[in-house]
Amino acid sequence: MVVPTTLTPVVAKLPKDFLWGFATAAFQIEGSTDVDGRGKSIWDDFSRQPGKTLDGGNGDVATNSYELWKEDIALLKAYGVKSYRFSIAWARIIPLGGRNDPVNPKGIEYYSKFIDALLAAGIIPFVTLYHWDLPQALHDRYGGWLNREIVEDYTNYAKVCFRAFGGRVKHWLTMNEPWCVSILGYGRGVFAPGRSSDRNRSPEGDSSTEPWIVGHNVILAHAYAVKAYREEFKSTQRGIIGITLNGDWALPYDDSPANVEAAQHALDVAIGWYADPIYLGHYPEFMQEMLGERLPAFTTEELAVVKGSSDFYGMNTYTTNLCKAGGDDEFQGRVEYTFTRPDGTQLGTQAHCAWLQTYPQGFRALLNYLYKRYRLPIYVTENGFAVKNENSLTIEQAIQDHDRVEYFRGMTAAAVAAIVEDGVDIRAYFPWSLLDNFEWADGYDTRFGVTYVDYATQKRYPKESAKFLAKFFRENIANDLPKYREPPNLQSVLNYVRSAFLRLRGSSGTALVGTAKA
Ligand code: PNW
Repeated sequence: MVVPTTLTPVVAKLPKDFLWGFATAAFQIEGSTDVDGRGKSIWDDFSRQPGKTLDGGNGDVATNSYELWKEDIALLKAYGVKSYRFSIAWARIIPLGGRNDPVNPKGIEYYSKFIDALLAAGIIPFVTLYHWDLPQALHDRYGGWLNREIVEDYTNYAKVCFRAFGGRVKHWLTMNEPWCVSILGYGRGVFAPGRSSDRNRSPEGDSSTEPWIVGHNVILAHAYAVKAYREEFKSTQRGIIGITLNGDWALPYDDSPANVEAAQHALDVAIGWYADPIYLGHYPEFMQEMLGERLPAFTTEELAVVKGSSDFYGMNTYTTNLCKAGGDDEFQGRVEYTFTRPDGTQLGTQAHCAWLQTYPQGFRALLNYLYKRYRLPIYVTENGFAVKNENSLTIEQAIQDHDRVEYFRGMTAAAVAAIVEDGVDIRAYFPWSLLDNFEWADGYDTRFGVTYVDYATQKRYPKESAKFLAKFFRENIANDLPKYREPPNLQSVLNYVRSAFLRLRGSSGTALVGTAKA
């Protein structure tokens, strides 16, 4: 605990129990893919195939966190986090994946000691059950997510985890970013298992049907696992459970009605596809229109399980897109994305990946949109930035990650504004990622870490962004220390009254659709 030596005015803006920490995923950091009885995941062989990752990188070593887990925890402690979001590898727990396949005691033991060590360090485990590493055996057995069988196998796996870890884990995420699972894995074919209609990419697959079937099964698997948690574990374990969805704010390219409508269509497919059934009990109308018979339907019984199956809104977000009506890309709601405004200027600072620019105003607008539409507390479970060409810099240069610091400066300010001025109920913020790591199809070329990893030595070097975030949360989360508070000024009293009023009314009051000029 840092005790201020001088009496500087400090006004904590975030509540005492606000969770912050960093996020990672098993396949991106663990390595050690063939030890202690782990089964293969669909990413193992996929990432080894030539041409599937930018630099030919695979997950065999990654950041070697399976072995260096104590170092990772020491790093988290040094950063002063309250929580750590990590994922469990299904194929370490049940190597062949299925409900009649054996559980691997070594897998249970590994995560068990990891969770104990986190708790001993005063860090709350925030656990993702599925971050894209489907057991290969289930893909081979029946097509993985394409087959409804997966619902029972996933539910069984989740129950094994609740039983083994639920006494200590009180924060569960069922799935990470189902849009990416379906669209990138079975539509565009750029992520494992790499299925697509594009025969240059994949010998098998149907991009017009498979993503929607996969998405449907992911929703059902999530929902039945939550049902099992609530019926069999919740009363004794007393945790919370939900899903985390990716989704970026959509701004109309200009004021034309077609582009205003396009922005809503983009949100419908990126977010509403999953969020509407889970929180509101139906697929978005636009998706039903766009896909017709290709969009699977829920039975009445299933819908009763799906609706209300998340205790909170889990939000991963990185950027904002300017939306133009047109094109035939169903995965974006037949909307074209750009970062170039009508006047030729860029929306924000360009990241290393083409799909990412900095735009904090969009983060604030999206928080307002989600809170107003789904009316649940929001847990921001991912948000981050990859500095352009960071991989070609020296370590000394790379740790001076100015653009990432500016990204987080903007995003944290936007989150605080959403909480304090707009009355949005945000409970957590997990920057992506604790470490540079295996960035899926980008291999090791793209670095998202607040900690630099020298892959030749596996040494970790904190970047400026880690220091910025550690300081930001140290100063802005209320603690028990007596604080000198600034006397309230008129504006903050007015903001407080306004946000209390909006909270009561259950509305954010902020304009939901801005324009590119905003
Ligand atoms: C998320 N896109 O993935 C994942 O949850 C992380 O595992 C990943 O490392 C992180 O964001 C950074 O990419 C995404 O193309 C992958 O829009 C691709 C996209 C978005 C998120």
